[in-house]
Amino acid sequence: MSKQFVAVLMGSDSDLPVMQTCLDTLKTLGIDYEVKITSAHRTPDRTHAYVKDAEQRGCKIFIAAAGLAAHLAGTVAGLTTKPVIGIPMDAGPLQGMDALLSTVQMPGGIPVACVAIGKAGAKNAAYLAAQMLSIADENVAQALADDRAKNAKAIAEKDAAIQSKV
Ligand code: RP5
Repeated sequence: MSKQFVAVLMGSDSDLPVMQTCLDTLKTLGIDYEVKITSAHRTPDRTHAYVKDAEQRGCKIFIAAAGLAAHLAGTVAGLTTKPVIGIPMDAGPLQGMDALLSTVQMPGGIPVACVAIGKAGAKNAAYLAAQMLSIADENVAQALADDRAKNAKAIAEKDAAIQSKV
């Protein structure tokens, strides 16, 4: 049986510094992933071939990040019935508004779950993928619960430190 993983696609290596947050979060939650630099416009054949191959090898969710006229997430969504999470990158003079609209405004029947522009979206794409996997994977569900508890504790500790100073 093939091992489940999340495929993280990005349109350019220039997206990687922002997308590192997504990869780090997947790793923290114990989720296997692959990374692929491939573009809907510059390498359409490579994108098509990768999505079909990844799906056959056990990919459960696709995360796709792109900037400018961002069609990567939509292109992937047209090639698979697995869930696709799109991240609009803040890559040009319109500060990601172009990519946001290109990613979120999908025609009926071919959904993309679009998260926020940039770094927050990159992080939330990983959490959203984990939450999708957690429906059928108790280990991932537990990792998410532990992560929430850890983050809540850290905020309470920061608050306690501030309270002692004010
Ligand atoms: C998009 O164009 C990429 O996803 C990137 O966000 C943007 C700019 O790409 P580069 O010109 O830096 O390669 O396709």
